[in-house]
Amino acid sequence: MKVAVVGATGLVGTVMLKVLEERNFPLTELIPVASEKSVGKEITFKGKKFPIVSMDTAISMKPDIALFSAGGTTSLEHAPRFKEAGTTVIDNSSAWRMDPSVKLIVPEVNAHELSIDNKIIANPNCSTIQMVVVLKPLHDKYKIKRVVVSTYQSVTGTGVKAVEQLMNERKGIDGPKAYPYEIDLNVLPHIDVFTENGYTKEEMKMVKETNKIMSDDSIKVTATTVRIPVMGGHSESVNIEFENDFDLAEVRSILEKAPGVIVVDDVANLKYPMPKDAHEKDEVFVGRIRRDESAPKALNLWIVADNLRKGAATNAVQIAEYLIQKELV
Ligand code: 11C
Repeated sequence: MKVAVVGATGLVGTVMLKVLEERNFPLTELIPVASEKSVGKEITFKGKKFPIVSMDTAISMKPDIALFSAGGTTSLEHAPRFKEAGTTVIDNSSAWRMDPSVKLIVPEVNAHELSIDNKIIANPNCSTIQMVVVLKPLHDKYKIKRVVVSTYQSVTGTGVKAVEQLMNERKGIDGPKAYPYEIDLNVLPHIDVFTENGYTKEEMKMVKETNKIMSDDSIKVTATTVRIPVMGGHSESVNIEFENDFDLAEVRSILEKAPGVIVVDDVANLKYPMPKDAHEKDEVFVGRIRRDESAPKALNLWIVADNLRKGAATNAVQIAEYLIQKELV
């Protein structure tokens, strides 16, 4: 497989290269792509050096797969050009996600929807991915009516500038700002831009993407997405109301068997998922599993995952692995 990594020098791109390396991805040629100012520089992959090339050079090399993490505008402009060259694009931006002709894939949930005709495939938003991996097996068993989610999101979701802002604030030095307010010792109930209905785009992604990935518009979702001064992963408090009643031990057993999920739920020994533990892991961690005692057939959960891994790079690489395994590329 000839693989292009578009946005190879960014936070997600760097993790993408690490994940490809770790998983021993069947790669015959790596084509790192970045902005003009990085062209000519080199990146090291599996001990070998690869030159960073421009978008045009990468397209002329006709890769089999292009893993895109270069933002929506770049993706809208260049993903169709790769597609023209016969490349299958797996795109990490929000640009294509709600396009009815584009599949929005979390392999544990809906990889079966993919066919050889899907040449641009969308990777969902990080906070949505980690939630649906947990919702799917519970929906299959008890049918979800409504989800209320509040997130606690890592600054790495915003990018390098946000990590720098947090670290600079900790050291008491001035520097570029990714957020309209201080992030250290603070909490911002604001991720992505505000929309007309008073929600943020991040909150509306969690609503719309969940319905699309689960192929079920009857699931009602409402979200409050919040930035906290943390690195390593996004956390989510999730309240789920089911159509059918459940047994708590059975819920735990379903989640223990669910692909890509690790249950960390032993409060007697103070065991619950935390971003520090999820950091650099590919799985989604779930704990604090308990009945919502204020409503019938309702459950509370706490979900944590590394937003740059399962929330971005790992999910994209898993899609590529599925395409190869099923000979769809
Ligand atoms: C954040 N979820 O944590 C965002 C990052 O739509 O792919 C990813 C934005 C997206 O800020």
